[in-house]
Amino acid sequence: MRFVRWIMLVLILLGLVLSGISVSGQGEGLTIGFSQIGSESAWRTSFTVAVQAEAEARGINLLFSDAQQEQENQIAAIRAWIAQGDVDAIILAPVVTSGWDEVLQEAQDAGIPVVIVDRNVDSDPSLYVTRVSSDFVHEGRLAAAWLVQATSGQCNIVELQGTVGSAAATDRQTGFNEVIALFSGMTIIHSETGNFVRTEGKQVMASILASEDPANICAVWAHNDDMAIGAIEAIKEAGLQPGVDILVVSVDAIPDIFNSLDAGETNATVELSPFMGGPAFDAVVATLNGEELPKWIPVAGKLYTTRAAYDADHQ
Ligand code: GZL
Repeated sequence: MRFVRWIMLVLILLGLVLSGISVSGQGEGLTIGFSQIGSESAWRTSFTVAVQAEAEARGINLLFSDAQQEQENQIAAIRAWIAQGDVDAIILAPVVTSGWDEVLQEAQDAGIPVVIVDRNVDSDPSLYVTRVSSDFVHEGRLAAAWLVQATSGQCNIVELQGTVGSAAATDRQTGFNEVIALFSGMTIIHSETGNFVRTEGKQVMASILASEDPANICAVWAHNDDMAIGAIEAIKEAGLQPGVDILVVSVDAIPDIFNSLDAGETNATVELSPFMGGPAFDAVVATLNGEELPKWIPVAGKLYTTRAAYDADHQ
C-alpha cells in the first residue's frame, strides 16, 4: 500500500512539473523562423542585423529568410517552416498588407504562433499573436507638422512614396495628408513611388525636376531616408541646394541621413528603431508560456533636425 501511495505521489509531482514547464525568459533553445522582406534600404539591413544579434545573444536558433521583396517567397518560407515540424514560432515582417490569411491559418493550425513585426497585415488579429511596430500614421503626422512650421503653411510638395500596398507607405501618407489638409497652402504637386529604394528615389526626383519648374518645388517628403538621399543627389545634379532651395523630410534616422543633416542637405528625419527583435522574442516566450498579449506592442520614435539632438537621446 505504501508503494502505491509513493507512486501516486511521484505521478502527481510529475504532473505538476510538466504542466508548469515554461520556456526560459529569453527564449534560449527555441527555433524561430524570421521571414524578412529583403534588403531594400539601410534601415531594413540594420533591422535584420539587430534581430540576428538579439537571437544570438539569447541563444535562439534563428532560421532566416530574405524574401527579396516578394510576398510569395515569404509565404514559401513560412510553409517550409511549418513542414519542418520543429519550429517553435515564426516572426513575419510582411512586405505588403494583404494576402496573408491562408498561410497564417496554416501556421495556426500547425500550432505555430506568429508575431508580426514592422509593417502590418490586414488579416484577422486572431491569426497572429501580436504586432511589434512603430506608428506609421504618427510618423507621417510628425513629418507634416515639421514642414508646416518650416514653411508657415505654404509649400508645394513632392512625395516619394514607399512600396505600394505596404502599411508603411499607406499609413505615413495618411498621417502626412491629415495634417497638411488643415493648411490650404500645403499642396502635394507630385506623388510617386520609389519603393523605399535610394536609386529609385533619385530616378523619380530627377524626372520630376526635368518636368516641373524647380522653383515651384518647395519640399520633398520621402517615406524613407534612402529615397530622400536619392532625391538629394538628384537635386544637387540639377544645380540646386537640397535642404535650402528644396527642403527635405523623411523617416528612418539611418546613419547616412545624419551626414546629410550635418551638411545642411536635408532638414528632418523621424526615427524608426531597428530594435524590434527583443520585444518580438519576448512576445514569443510569453505566448508559449500561455500569456495573453495586446495585439500591438508599439515602438516609439521622435523627429530630429540635428545629429546632436539624436545623440543626446541615444547616449
Ligand atoms: C517601415 C519600414 C520601411 C522603412 C524603409 O517600418 O517597413 O521599410 O521605413 C523600409 O526603410 O524599406
